Amino acid sequence: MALILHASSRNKNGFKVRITAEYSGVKVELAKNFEMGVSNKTPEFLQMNPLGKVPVLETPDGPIFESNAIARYVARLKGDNTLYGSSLIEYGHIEQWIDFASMEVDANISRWCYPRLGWANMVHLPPAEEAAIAALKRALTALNTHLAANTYLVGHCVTLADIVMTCNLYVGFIHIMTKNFTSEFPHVERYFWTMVNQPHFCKVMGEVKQADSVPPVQSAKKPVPAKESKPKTKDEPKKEIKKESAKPKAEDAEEEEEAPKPKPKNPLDLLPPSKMVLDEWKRLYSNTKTNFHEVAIKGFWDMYDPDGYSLWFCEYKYNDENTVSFVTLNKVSGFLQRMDLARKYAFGKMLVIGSEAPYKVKGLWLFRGQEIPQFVIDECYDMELYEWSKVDISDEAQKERVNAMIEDLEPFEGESLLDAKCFK
Ligand SMILES: N[C@@H](CCC(=O)N[C@@H](CS)C(=O)NCC(=O)O)C(=O)O
Repeated sequence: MALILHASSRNKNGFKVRITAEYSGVKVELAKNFEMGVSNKTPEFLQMNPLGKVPVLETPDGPIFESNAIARYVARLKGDNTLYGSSLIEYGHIEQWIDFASMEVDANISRWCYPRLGWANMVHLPPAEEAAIAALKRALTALNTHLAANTYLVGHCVTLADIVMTCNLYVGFIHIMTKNFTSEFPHVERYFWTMVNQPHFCKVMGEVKQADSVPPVQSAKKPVPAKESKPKTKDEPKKEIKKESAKPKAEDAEEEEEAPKPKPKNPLDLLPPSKMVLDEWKRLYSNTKTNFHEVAIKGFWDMYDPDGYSLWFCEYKYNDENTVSFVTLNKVSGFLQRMDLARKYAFGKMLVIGSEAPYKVKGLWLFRGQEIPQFVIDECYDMELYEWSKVDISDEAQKERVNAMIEDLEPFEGESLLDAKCFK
């Protein structure tokens, strides 16, 4: 029988419990019709948690509150759960990082983020914000140093510490920690994106998108009394005025809809037309099943327009860290997912090379224009994890390397391929 979890579906503390359940093979279901600010204030709920906070887990032996405690309980439902490590010292380190994730990461993200978003009645005070950011940076610096030498927080697989840490970082990444902020901590970035792309995390969290700006300070919201709203005159724009709710804003409340802004034109659309039609190449690549070299590779060079497009080699800067095959493959898959924004302007091949760890990741990209598009550099954090060099097509050896990469030719530079992924 499933255990019932009281929380809304986007609550990061609820995520901890649900991801732990996924890893542990435990059935946890969200309470039906849960409404933040309403369901958690009923007398029945207050019996389970006198603070009226979520999440709360109902168990056959009574309720539990505090998300870390619930996650521990769920993990312990499975005997010998690797989420708890495999030795006493690992267990100690897992607890260490859970406390660190709560006291040093979550607490400081909350102190920075909540007042800005007007959550939990927290008031924005610039010196308090400055102190929170400084403390958060101190914590992330320590975390970054640890992750420079470790794929996971403890041992060689995901533990409860990774689940708690990732869920706590999640609030920061989606609301306030922009790329500009996190780029100071590249190992934390890599860790976070690797974690949220693990299947059990994805299943619960869905797609995760990093904040692209720090939210402006919002004053605590009050309901607008009906009599204060003026009747609309015929000259006023006929914009629906949304009534603000008097309910406390939940942490995971959906953002208010904004009027759609006109989409600025991508500068690549303003380049002189090219004789190369990218989709035609992608079709040729996908549809060539036999004689690949003679048909697709030859076709590529027949179509290639060096004025309208450029070719780039890339090589992962931290190949030494690619010690676990599926983590390396997930890293590359995550990169290709994040390149989605460039589908109209790019084609790519990414090779994961080697028959044993550490695996090398090398790639080939075709971009519209003569440079790597700026919006790709700005939006896709993976770009800076690779060394980029422009292909010199007058150099036959480089052209041959391009061909080998398009064709997944093995051995590649003397080694077998673990995988070859295509972005098209
Ligand atoms: N330390 C608690 C934090 C719980 C918490 O603050 N929950 C928030 C939502 S994330 C809440 O229920 N707020 C409602 C309230 O304060 O009334 C945990 O990890 O479970």
